[in-house]
Amino acid sequence: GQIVNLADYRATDFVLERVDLTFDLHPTETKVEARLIFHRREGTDPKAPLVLDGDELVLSGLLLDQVELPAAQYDATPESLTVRDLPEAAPFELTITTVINPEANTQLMGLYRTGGIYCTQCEAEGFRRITYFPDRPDVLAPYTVNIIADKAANPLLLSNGNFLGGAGYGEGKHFAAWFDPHPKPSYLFALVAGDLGVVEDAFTTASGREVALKIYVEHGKEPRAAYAMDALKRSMKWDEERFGREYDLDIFMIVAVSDFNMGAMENKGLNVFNDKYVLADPETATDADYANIEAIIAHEYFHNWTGNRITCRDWFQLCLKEGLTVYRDHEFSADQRSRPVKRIAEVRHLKSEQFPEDSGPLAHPVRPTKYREINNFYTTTVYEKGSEVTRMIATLLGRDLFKKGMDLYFDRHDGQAVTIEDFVRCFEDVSGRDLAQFSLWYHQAGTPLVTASGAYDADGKTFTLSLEQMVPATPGQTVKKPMHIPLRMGLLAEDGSAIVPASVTGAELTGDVLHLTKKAQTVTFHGIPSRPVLSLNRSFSTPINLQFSQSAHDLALIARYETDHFARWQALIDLGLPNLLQAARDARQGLDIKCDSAFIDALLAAAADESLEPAFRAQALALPSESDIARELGGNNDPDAIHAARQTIIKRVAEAGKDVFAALYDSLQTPGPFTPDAASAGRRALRNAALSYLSQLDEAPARAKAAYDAANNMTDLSAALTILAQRFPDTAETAAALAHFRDRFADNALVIDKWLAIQAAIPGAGALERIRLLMETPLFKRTNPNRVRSLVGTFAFANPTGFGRADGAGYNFLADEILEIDQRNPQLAARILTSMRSWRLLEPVRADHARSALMRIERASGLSTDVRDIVDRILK
Ligand code: B3K
Ligand code: ZN
Repeated sequence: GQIVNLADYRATDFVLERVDLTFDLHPTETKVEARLIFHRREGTDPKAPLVLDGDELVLSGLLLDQVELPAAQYDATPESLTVRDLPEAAPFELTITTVINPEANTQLMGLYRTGGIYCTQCEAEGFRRITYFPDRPDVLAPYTVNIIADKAANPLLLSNGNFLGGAGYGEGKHFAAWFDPHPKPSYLFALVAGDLGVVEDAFTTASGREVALKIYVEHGKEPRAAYAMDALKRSMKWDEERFGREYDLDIFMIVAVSDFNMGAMENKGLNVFNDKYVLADPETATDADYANIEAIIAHEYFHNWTGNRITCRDWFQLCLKEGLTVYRDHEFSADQRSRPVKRIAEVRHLKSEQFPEDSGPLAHPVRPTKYREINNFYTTTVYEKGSEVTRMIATLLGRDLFKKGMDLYFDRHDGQAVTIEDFVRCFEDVSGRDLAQFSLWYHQAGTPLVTASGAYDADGKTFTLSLEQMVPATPGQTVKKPMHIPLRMGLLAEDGSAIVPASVTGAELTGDVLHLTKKAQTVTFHGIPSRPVLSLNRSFSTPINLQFSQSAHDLALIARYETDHFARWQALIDLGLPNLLQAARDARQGLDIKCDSAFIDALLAAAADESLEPAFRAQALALPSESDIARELGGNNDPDAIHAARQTIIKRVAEAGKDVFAALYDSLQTPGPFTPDAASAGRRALRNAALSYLSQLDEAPARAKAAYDAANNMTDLSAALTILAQRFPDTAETAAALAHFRDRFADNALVIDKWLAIQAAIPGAGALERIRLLMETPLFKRTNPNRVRSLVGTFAFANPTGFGRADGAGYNFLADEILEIDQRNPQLAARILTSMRSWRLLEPVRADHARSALMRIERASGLSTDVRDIVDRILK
């Protein structure tokens, strides 16, 4: 539990040349022999001992150049191995033997068992649970891996790199050897052994290399891996075309496992995936599942260059691989699907997940400078804000220079472990731009607030825009400097056409990018013939909060005419949000709720506009969530008032739009077999949005029930079930549908996750009892992270009224669960606990209950470092 500081970084005293691992697999006693060749780094202390990391390890053998080491020459504890009196200059070989217990590994870090197979997870610090090792990302070496195992139980023996060979090994055992020629850090090591089915394909790279592609899944599930395979091939092609990156081994493997702490892991040549992000067919997967699979398959594949070939010097640089790779997968999905719709989804996600993090107790810079538990820094700030920062570099440089900068990065740093500074320098070098101020995006936490106001001078034909920026204080950072904020913008005339200024003073404008670099700036646009409507932060070019009061007229005009469809969506949100906020305040006071017609008119016009993509229209119809409203309200929040307010406005929209929705619902039936493409998915999304509004007006569940009965794919089925559960929770129809769904999919855990999540999200004080009952069903397994996330995670993250019920029972329940989960799986416990990060925004009674629950966690004995770190920061 020590704090690690970026400023303390120094290279290791010893250079690791080669790694040779032999695993003799056994469910409870796996023997690991690690042969490590080191030499002392030139210029370091010739007497310095070698200190290796461990975690819950027991040493059972130690040789130096094949000779047993006397006990006086080393110290072994579960956390470290220190070896003294090592050669001053010559290379030497250490042979370390440890015995580990995969079956007992419930943390799912290191080597563990899932569904009868052996599998590993090493990022960030899991390799030290396998053997003593310099377990840090700047120690790179080629690995040879030998695996010995019982042949009948483990016909499959996999590791990184290329397959060298295999043979029998006596007594019903066999062995396989793998060699990975690309030097890698230990966090990219992987081993999988067991009995799995496989889907095989092949890819020929641009330069003609034949790559075997294999996706391993549980026997019988092979057909459900077809979409993942297709996504993989498209990813490989896209990375060649867009970034000039080819794959570099003879084989690329993906293994799907059912117990996994996160989405997936980019181990070199052997990605391990949460099966949720591999398996899909129309009967069991929603359109959102398909989109996630495509994105995550791409993300992990793209890591091969951004993360694996070029890796991080230390974990402070995590965004070097994660922010960049998220940016790459976002671009991939934008190219495969609809760019504006993809952007809207990204921004929705950023605002609902990252903005609260950035404005609360867990706020930290994209490139942090200290951590207590690195697992707690795989955050939406590092990932999603990190991606936004990369996107801004591309915006500042333009597409061609950005590509040049990336080429230089790949060229200059291939095979190295580098820093954010190294990355940024590549873009400075190709562009000649000074990115020092821009780099504050990596170093200053908090979402900048930009305030804008405009004035038109008809006589002078000028439009003056006053901009001001403020970066809020965040933990450990009270004083902030002005940032370089690239705002894409447009000026629209009353008829919607673009106004191009004759000249601009007071700020740099390149293309449609306006550069805000000072605390306050006054920008004048000259030669403006008529009052312009300003569209600011097009495509969300910069991740800020924007305070800019625009009239309903101007917003409606943007919503109707902007060429940037993201900006159209944003304008609709900006029209709706003040209504939602006022409604929440009024509901709190017991006042009548109002909603202005400009918003509803614009929304319905977009919904009915055949020239817009259905997916866009569905996004427009999805109002900001209750948590979004809570965040915008900014404090003293009452979840019940917010819920009531939002429901009332939804009903108003439904009433005003019932003809529009009825027409959409009837006309958007997709005949023929299900296809997961973006256009079909968009039609389903719009149709289900229409159904959702129509159901608001229904007195009885007949229509939703009919939709449930008619559904022939999981998207429609789960949408109908969600509507039944949310709108008609206590009816016989809903109970029957839930039971039917459960019985139909009882043998498919991933679909049962949906069944759990749909029920966990039902609002109201009764939610907790429902959760408790569901935890008793045999379909819920406490030991499986996906089940826990679906039930406990959905309740805590996505059910503000149920979780936040006024008597504090929800928070207390969560405290109990966190303490329980923490015994087994600290990473999972810490992640779910972050659902409490916004507790200070609650009204005083609830905030008090939340604080007591948090303090009960804090006072508990035997907390993991993971949970202790989060609870301490949340309470601070
Ligand atoms: N790099 C992994 C995440 C590892 C999380 C470790 N706690 C997956 C990814 O970002 O692609
Ligand atoms: Zn990643």
